Amino acid sequence: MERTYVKDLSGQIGNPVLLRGWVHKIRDFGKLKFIMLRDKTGLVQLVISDQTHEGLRIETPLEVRGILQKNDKAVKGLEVQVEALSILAEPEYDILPIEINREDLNSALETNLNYRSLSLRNVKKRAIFKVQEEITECFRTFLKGEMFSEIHTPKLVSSGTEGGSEVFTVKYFDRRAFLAQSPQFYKQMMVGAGFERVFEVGHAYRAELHNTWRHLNEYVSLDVEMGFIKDEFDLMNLENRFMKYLFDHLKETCAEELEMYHITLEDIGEIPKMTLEEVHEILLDRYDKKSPVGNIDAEGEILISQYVKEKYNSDFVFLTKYPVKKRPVYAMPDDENPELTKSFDLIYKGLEITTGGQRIHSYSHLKNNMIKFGLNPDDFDFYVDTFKYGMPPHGGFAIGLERLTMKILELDNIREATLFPRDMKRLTP
Ligand code: AMO
Repeated sequence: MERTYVKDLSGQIGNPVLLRGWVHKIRDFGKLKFIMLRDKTGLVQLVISDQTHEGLRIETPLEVRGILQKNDKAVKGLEVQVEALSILAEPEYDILPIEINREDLNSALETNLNYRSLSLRNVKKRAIFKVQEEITECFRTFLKGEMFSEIHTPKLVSSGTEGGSEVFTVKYFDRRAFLAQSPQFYKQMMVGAGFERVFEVGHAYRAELHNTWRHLNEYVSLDVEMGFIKDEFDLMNLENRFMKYLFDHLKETCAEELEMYHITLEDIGEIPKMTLEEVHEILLDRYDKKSPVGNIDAEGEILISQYVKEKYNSDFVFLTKYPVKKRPVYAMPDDENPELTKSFDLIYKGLEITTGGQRIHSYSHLKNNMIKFGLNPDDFDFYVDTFKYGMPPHGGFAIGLERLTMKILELDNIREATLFPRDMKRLTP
């Protein structure tokens, strides 16, 4: 007999079924026991009417055979009259560290992270990762539909890519290597290698000394790079269409999960765009908020989102034209003002979730820019050489997967949207 998942039970009334899962709750009336069985798809009531299985404990993995019956009082109007039950493993805990069968798990974030294999048995906590899984699924299907190819680039690399000192050093035999801050150079090289349009879902590492609600030291980067573009607006257009595709899809596939978090996703139209200069002015005029040179800070991100929500009824806004000084060496300078770049950020519900832009594609321009940035092009010859052999105009962007998940579900901390977060203090589990 084949296993039935709880979600597929409804068509089987009167039939024998085989279920597997964990004991979620027990109500014991002596002769009669009601057990809620939980598998990855949901909960169903089991009825045991003999007096066996005394001392059955919560979270015991079970296999159950029985007959599916209607019961209007049970979850989804169904229950299983148990005919045979086997305990697949005896739990050996004294007390459960987390009351995971509470719908609104109220244990502290630290506890949930310490006992990850337990906290994620909670339906609402696991829902976060169902949404996350759909994001990566959509990223792949949408981009494949647009002629992009999936690539896998190395995470052990010989140099940083994003400027700054936020790189983890590792011992690589008798040399020094780094953990990749992003697949930046490699995704560009693959455009040059004739793939034209590429994407990657991969880990990125940042040795940031920030222990904040929105920073991780290891995160998943959804990277895109696209050749033969006209300008950075092609990229914003692509990301805008992806976000619309994603939200339309989530409304269908994750309706229950969104409901659990009381989220109504907006219908995405054209995402508003503003230059960084305009944003600085608005922040100053409206909110008396001064911004750091060439960027906005966390408070600025929240305030500008508030403004855009009021003015355009959008949770998203693209910020454009960041200055050369604040962008990495590969950023393409703006046609009209060479102090600025053809780069952008996407802010969603008060948080930067994407950086992107057009890249320099001329060999000599890139080499000279490296020298201007105080870098030695010879240290990056594997990358720079690609540009000798004819590199089309290109650009791309990267979305932080955990940040996007966190903001979609309006979670307070990025760690909640990370299976096993790595931050300054946490290296286990
Ligand atoms: P950037 O460094 O802005 O750009 O990173 C892109 C996106 O990745 C996410 N992100 C993070 N998420 C969690 N914790 C962190 N410490 C962290 N750092 C970054 C954010 C951010 O918007 N190579 C460029 C992208 C490109 O131009 O294609 C880059 O890596 O969501």
